Amino acid sequence: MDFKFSEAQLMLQKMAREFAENEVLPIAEEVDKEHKFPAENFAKMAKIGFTGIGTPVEYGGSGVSDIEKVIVVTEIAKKCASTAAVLSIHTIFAQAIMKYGTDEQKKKYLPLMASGGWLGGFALTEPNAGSDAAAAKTTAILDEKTGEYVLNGTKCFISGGGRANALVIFALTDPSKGLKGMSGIIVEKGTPGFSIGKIEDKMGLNGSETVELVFDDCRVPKSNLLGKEGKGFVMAMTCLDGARIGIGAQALGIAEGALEESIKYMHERVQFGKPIAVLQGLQWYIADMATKIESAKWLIFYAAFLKATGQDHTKIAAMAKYNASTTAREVTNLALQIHGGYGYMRDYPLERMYRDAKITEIYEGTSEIHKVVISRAVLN
Ligand code: COS
Repeated sequence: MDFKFSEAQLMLQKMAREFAENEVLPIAEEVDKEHKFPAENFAKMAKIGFTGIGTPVEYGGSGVSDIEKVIVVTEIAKKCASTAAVLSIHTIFAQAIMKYGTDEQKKKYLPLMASGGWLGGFALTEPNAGSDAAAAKTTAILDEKTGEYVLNGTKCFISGGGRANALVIFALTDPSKGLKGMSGIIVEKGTPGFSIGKIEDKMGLNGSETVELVFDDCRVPKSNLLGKEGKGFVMAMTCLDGARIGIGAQALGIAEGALEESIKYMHERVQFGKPIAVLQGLQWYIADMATKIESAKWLIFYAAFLKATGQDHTKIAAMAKYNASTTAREVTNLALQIHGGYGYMRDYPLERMYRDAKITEIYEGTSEIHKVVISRAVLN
């Protein structure tokens, strides 16, 4: 066993840490308060190759893989969870194209996504198909005469969906077959019949715009089919296995950021004539927070390692995301408590971290769904 990062990974971590400190942190409050999509951050991440993380060099990507993605997303999430979410979700599109796309699709989309010229999206959830993803009703029926798929339906809670230049949409190409009739279809922004519906007003993660996507006789060429017809549900689940590692990294980053803020505050804040760092009750909070973070970290890196080395990672990715998101909620709660009244005020970043942490227990699969996935894997 070897728990050490390579020299290159350590350099990447340093680079991501400096980027987060110098570029992401200064606008994190504005992104949250003004519900501002971090477009400037995205452009800057493109310049230093983060938007192409996980995409092979031959398609204009950075060539590095899942472990590096966890490193980068974690560092960015320490300072701004919204920016980390935008990056993490963007890379899912490229992952799907790389795994299931045709040569033409790879040549067309991967360089655009890797360079950050385009933003990618992924849409599975519908108003009546959240945890029960197989209940999705959006259709994509092939019009044999024109050779086009005609999409009808509504997707909801789609992160970055209003900004994405291209998205993978999961729709029923054969509604009579239920989940076995689901397929992945690439839809580009501006395609007639595709519009953005409600923009959600959320509790947190305010910079990661969450929207409804509406398809009303939206026609796309047959060549936009991703993979094979009827394989969409399995493709979506496979992509989510990877995506959950990214959201786990986001949760880990939020927790690490909250711990760092708490350590700083405990040394600075004086009560009863001494820094509050000498109070054993609070020291024990720090011990709990650090222990939970350490365990979350290694489970996420283990999941990323399994994925990067082509091994089955469904169970461990579910465990990693479930554990990291629980950790993020618990750690931000303790961090806010350590900060007392100041933690509750918007002058400090704690209440933002607390709000941003909560969604990690819900999106990209709820903790309850992860327990379904884990228990099925363990019992069978
Ligand atoms: N990888 C590959 N294939 C998978 C898979 C995975 N992780 N999980 C399920 N599948 C396959 C199954 O093997 C099965 O294929 P076969 O019929 O060929 O055997 C098929 O998918 C159906 O699986 P299952 O019967 O387990 O489906 P369920 O309807 O019971 O749903 C859960 C499974 C609950 C795990 C799934 O619906 C889920 O993950 N829901 C949460 C959705 C989510 O995370 N949404 C977040 C937002 S995405 S924008």
